[in-house]
Formats: sequence, structure tokens, C-alpha cells
Amino acid sequence: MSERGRSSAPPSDRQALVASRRVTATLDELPLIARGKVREVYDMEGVEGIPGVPPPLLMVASDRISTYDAVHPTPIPDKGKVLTGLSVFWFAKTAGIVANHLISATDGVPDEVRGRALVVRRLQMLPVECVVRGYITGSGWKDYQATGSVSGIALPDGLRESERLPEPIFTPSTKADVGHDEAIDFEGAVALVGDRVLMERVRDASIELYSFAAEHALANGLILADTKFEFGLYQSEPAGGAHALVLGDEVLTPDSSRYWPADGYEVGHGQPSFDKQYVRDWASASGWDKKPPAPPIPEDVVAGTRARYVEAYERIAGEPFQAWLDRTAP
Ligand code: Q0Z
Repeated sequence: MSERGRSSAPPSDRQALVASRRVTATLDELPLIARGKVREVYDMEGVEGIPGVPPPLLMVASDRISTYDAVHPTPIPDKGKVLTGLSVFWFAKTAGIVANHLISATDGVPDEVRGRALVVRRLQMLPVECVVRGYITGSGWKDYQATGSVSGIALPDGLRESERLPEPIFTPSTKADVGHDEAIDFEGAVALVGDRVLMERVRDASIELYSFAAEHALANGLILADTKFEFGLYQSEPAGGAHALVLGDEVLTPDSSRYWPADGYEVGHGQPSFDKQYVRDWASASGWDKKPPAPPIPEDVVAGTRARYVEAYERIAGEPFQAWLDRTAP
């Protein structure tokens, strides 16, 4: 007999909660708590209420795409599903390095966002972006050219653009609410987090995650030039329990990382983005001044870009993208 049916005693608060909730809410019933350029976070409070355990969150990836920091009005079909599938792949592959926030890609996920949403544990996020670089490019290349260092780490003389570094480096940044994150050194991260030993664990886990992923990617024809992680603390007990370090947000996706095709890699200049290069090339040639609003993307560029995202999934996860769609279908 069911838990509710067994007793004639009045239901406990817990039983009332369980009995009153629907198994899965629809998206419009959930409070939006954070919105990024291409993703949203919803509060699942009341959906899975367990006294003493913080209610989970729902992270939803859209099909929106940004180039040059501006979001285009044209979606890339399945981009949100590719990125969500890749995050899940990496969460599973790296769970032995560090715990992560993933609860489920199916249970509790509203039908309308199946495949592109994850139910995750609510964390107390650390106020630093944990960037790891294995190659010298982007803002790291600019800083190196200006100072010979990145994030307070002195690098060898004579590095050329896009060159592989002797070893991966941890180059944290602040989390800006608006505008760009500001590069800081390790001591700056320690000051923000307020716990040196914790920050050392975060740095070491970040470098281990990057090294593992870069090796896997390269074996599949992709260079992982750099990536960004976000960590949080999870209080497992209702009160007074230990705070566990947990990997959150999205991980090792093309939106949080720079993936380059290994084929054609050449030092001495910038490398094409594995996923966004068609859009960037088209946007540059279109005469757009790269200031918002971003222009609509033509059909053939959308199709080519979608194919690159699917190819990234299949190369990294080592399975047809259809397998992800099948596993997460309502
Ligand atoms: C991450 C963000 C996004 C906008 C909140 N597990 C967690 N616990 C608590 N907070 C977060 C997470 Cl992932 C959390 N963000 C960043 C993500 C849209 C902002 F999809 N915000």
C-alpha cells in the first residue's frame, strides 16, 4: 500500500507536500531566479520540497547564440540540447575528480524543455570564475603581450599566439553582473573567497578537470584551448553538516570553453572556433559593426552551425546525438 494510504492518521507536512505537488511543473509555474544571455535558472521550490534540504534549481539552455557579446535573433536548432548533453557527459566523466550539482536530466524536467534542462542541487556559489588555460589566446594573449604574465603567472618569453603552454594555468576572474569579468590573480581569488585552503582545492580541481578533458578532446580531434568552471558549496545535512565542494553551472561546453579543430591548428595567429566560426565569418563579412543588436543569421549559416554543434557532441560524447534526444525524450 502507498505511504499515504497506509495510515488513517492526519498527514504530516511532508506527506501533504508530496501529495499536493504535481510530479513535474510546467516552466511558466517556476520562478525565474537568474537569466544569462542564452540560459535561465528557475527555482523548483514547492516542486520537490523536502524539509531540511534546499530545493533544487532547473537550469535551462536555450537555442540562442551570441557572437561578439551580442545575441542574434535567430536560434540554432538543438544548440541548447547539445550543450546540455555535453554538460551531462562531462559531469559523468569527471565525477571521480570532484562532485557536481547534477540531480537529473529527466526526473522533474518539464516536457517543454526536456533535453535542454537539468535539475541541479542548489549551491552557495563561490564568487570567482575558475578559468584554466592550456593555450595562450584571447585575453590571456593580450595580457601576456603586455606584461609577460597572465593572472600573476610568469610565462616563458617568446610564446606565439595560440601556442600550447608548458602546463595548464589557473587564471581566475571576478563575476561581473554587467560587462566583462575582471582578471585577478590567485591571491585575489583567495581574498574574494576568504579561504585559502578551499581556493587551493578549487584551483587544483580546475586544473585536473581541464587536463582530463583536454586529453579526451584531443584524442577526438578537438583542442580544448581553455575553459571556465564555477564551483559552489553544498551543505548536505539540514544544519551543521560539512560543506562539500561541488562543481556547478555548465561544464566544458562550447559556450564555456574554446574548442578548436585540431586539424589545421597552427601557432602564430588566432584559431577558428569549432562551433561559432561560420557565424563569426558571416557576421564579419556582412558589414555588421559588432555592436548590438546582432543581425539575423541566414539559413545556410544556421544549418552549418547546427551541424558543427552536433558534430562536437558526437566527437566528444562518442555517440550519436540522437542517443541524447532518445534518453531525454518525454
Ligand atoms: C548559477 C547563471 C544561468 C544565469 C545561479 N547549482 C547552483 N546553485 C546556485 N546557483 C546557481 C547554480 Cl548553477 C547559479 N548561475 C549562473 C546560470 C543563467 C546565470 F544558466 N546563477
